Amino acid sequence: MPEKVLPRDFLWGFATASYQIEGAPYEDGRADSIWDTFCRIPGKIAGAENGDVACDSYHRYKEDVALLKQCRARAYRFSLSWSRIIPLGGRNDPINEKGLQYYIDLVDELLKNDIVPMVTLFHWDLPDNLDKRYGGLLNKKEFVADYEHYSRVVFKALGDKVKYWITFNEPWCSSILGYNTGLFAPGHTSDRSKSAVGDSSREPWQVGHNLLVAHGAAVKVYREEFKPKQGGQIGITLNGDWVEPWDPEDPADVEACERKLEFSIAWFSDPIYHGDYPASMRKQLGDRLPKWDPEDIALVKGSNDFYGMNHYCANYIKHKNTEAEPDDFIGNLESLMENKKGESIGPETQSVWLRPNALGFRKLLKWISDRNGRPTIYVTENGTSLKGENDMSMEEILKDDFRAWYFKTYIEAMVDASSKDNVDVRGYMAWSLMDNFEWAEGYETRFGVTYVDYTNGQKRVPKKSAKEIGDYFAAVIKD
Ligand code: PNW
Repeated sequence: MPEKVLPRDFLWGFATASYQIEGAPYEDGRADSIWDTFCRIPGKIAGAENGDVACDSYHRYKEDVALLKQCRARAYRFSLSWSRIIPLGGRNDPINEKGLQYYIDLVDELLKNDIVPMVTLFHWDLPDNLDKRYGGLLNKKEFVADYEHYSRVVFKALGDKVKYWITFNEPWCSSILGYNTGLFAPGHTSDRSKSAVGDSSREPWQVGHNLLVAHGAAVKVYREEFKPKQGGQIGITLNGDWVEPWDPEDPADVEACERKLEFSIAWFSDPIYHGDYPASMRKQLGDRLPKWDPEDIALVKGSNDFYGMNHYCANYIKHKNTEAEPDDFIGNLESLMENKKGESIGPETQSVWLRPNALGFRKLLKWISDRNGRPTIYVTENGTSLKGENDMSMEEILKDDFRAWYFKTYIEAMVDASSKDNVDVRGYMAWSLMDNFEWAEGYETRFGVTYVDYTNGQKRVPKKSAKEIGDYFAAVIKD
């Protein structure tokens, strides 16, 4: 481990998301989100699973906080279920006090244990009624107004106690997986064998645009109505993987790497930090990429108090010599696990898209920092699944050396970015506090530092990695 170089108040802990852990979908007045309805469509989720019980955190939040305490966590990032708080979702719909109370209780329990809450307003679980009422994320005017209202309700109820706010988790996933590939709710895609509705060539770009405007609108509400009194910070969380050229000798592959980062990350960060979409996207997508209205971009530009960064892995990038397909969303290139020499970017995990490469984390931190004028960065997710974990014996599962190794090397890479590359990183949330509902992969894929026994009352048992993360941070944070 490197020396003690991270600031004393470095905020580290663990992350989760509402639909992945809470369960209790019909309790105390909650209504469906698009994930509840998506899970009911046959074939969408591995094992036909859903979040009906998940980790049962709606009833076991005190156990979750005890677990955080046991892991020595300083912070906990969790998300709110909008349809628990405003079941029908809209600005003229009733507020569900019982749903709100759950989050007040959770925050109080965290504060009682000296754990800093970091709250995500939206981690993909849109109230289903808004999708049915007006097309959900596709409808800019209605969605932005309803999200703004929802955010105000939340700031008002929790803002005295919560100082870190994240407007949206991974808008890339909502846009691309929700409206291009259709792998995530609401499952829109041009592929008519998968969905009756959708236009993969246009909808994702409109949805991404609408999410950015909604983010900007909520930030304005926070800064004008709450921040002066409450003094917290607000930002958006963007996902993104690192890229290496398939053939480092080929300038076209090197260029394609930059384009991949622009299509997946700068799509959202450029409007926020620079006031427009990347030129490479405009060039390929033409009028399918929305133009910025002056009043919308005024909301979006400069709207981050901090940059929330989710990061998992890296890929090799190979350019293509053909014209881009209309449905292409990565910049007309191939994203591969092996380079020209046949070397793998990293070891396999349970997730087909995830192969660890810790140096890529350091490089991406620097890329984000350099491109955006050295923003304050909070790493809001980082973690790994483990190949075949679900089929291992209990003893093997609890000895998750691979996950512990992942965290150690990734934390070291972050420390290097901070101490050697002048990156301003102030926090790190490991994904995830516990095994949970891994979206389309159901419960087969585990990301937790804590084992959850789904057949035994959702019993939680910390794995080796849960204990070791605290040691890694103790070694690198100044006394
Ligand atoms: C993140 N991909 O999602 C989410 O924020 C978490 O809710 C999720 O559990 C975690 O990563 C692990 O998957 C992603 O296909 C899901 O590239 C899929 C991808 C990226 C991020």
